[in-house]
Amino acid sequence: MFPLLSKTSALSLLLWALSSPAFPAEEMTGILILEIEGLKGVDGDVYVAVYDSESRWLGEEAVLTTRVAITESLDGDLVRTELQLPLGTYALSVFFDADKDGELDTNLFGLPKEQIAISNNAIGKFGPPKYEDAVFTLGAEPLIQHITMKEL
Ligand SMILES: [Ca+2]
Repeated sequence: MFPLLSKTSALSLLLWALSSPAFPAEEMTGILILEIEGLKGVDGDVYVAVYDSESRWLGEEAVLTTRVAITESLDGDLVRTELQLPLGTYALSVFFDADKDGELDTNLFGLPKEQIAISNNAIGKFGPPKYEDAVFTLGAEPLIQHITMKEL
């Protein structure tokens, strides 16, 4: 990793890196465990986007987006993944990228053609699910969100 450094200085660099907290003390992080069921297949990826405010909900400015390779995350019938986030309130959206093009495919009316889901399994009435229905609080204890994928 550090070809120009002696073993000793590489070690001290490593110790220094380990001693530096990734977040300031007041920004504790929590563990969010996603358990996703109801996927129509195991070939493809699951994309997760996490939002921290109603104004950014389902827009481009997610606080975290991640791709989960299904075959690497199977736990029985579930796809299981863990996210680390600063403590706070969040809502998230999930979609199943069945054709692995990295995008949620939509039809002529802009409706999803691939499976989607929202935290708390919130569903929309006459439009997208509301942030307030999807919001959850991540505290110091690990939190499980059990999500069932849906087709529109
Ligand atoms: Ca797709």
